[in-house]
Amino acid sequence: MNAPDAAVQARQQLYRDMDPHNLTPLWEVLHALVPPQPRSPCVPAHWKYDEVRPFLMRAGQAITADEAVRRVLILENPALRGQSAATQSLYAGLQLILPGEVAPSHRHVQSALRFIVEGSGAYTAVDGERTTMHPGDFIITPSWTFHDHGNEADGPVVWLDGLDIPMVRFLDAGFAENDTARSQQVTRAEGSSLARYGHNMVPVRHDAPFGATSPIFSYPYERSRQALEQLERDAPIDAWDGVKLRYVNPLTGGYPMPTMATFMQKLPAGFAGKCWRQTDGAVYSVVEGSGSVEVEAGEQRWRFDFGPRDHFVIPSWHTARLSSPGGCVLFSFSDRPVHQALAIHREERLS
Ligand code: GTQ
Repeated sequence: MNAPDAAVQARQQLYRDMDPHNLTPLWEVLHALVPPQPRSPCVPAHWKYDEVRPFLMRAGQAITADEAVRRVLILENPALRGQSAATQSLYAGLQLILPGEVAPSHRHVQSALRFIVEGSGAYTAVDGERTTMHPGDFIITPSWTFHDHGNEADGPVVWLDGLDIPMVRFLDAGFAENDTARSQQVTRAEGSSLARYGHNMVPVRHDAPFGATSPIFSYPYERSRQALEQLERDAPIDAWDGVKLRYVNPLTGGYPMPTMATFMQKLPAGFAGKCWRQTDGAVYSVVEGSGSVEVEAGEQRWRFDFGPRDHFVIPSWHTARLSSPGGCVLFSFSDRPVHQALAIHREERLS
């Protein structure tokens, strides 16, 4: 229904007159503000490791870890350039640490996860405990804990950093500070957090040392992979996910971090998955093998053929399906805990 010219003009005049008072009419924007379904401004994206790695190694020559504080190439969503974001709510980057280097100790409100992509023998230290990195390990830096990274091995080590930076920025809740020491003092033996909390047992008079974050800060790949392998052999394969497990905080059964969920899945050889969509946007890291992901939103379609150490993003409410002729293992993280805490999470499994 079109308003008569005079009415249209009166409205335009009204908008102009109220504009200096910082007022604007809802009815002109309502459809966009409260859309019938999510329309994420971010797009599916794929970073091939073969293309990223040379830039990482050049960064290794261009700046030291100490100078950079964190030598990271940010995986920026092509539709969100300049925002340091992989999705509207998640940050992702690839961090490089060379032999002998230290990334100095600091802490911040933002939670971080590390997923080891290449190399072994670097460490991250949290709360006086170091953990040695191996490809496929999932390591947590809880909110507001001092952490430093170092490499005492003889080759470069690269890991995926996943942080809730955009969420904390949205909430204007970011605090950070440097430690007084470059590397924190080691006060506990390596593996003690896993021994305390990682064997389906917990200390009798335990507390939650990191609040809402898991007290285990390294989830070794060896164990995750073993579980997936056994399930691939002995249990039904899910038509959408293959064999997929989520990481847990053993004290709560919930996600390991309050803002980010993490998952690992194995697609058996010959897997051709069904389509799904979910409101949580997700970042994937390919651990082993290769495959493809097809993504669809409205009229647009994407297809990424991925291999080991590649990364890709599936944004909110984009329809996706995974396939893998030869089989593969995928790690992923998303903002699902926030959706669920707000009781707005939706997922649809399509046929
Ligand atoms: O390792 O502390 O990729 O503070 C971005 C911000 C890594 C870190 C990032 C950070 C870190």
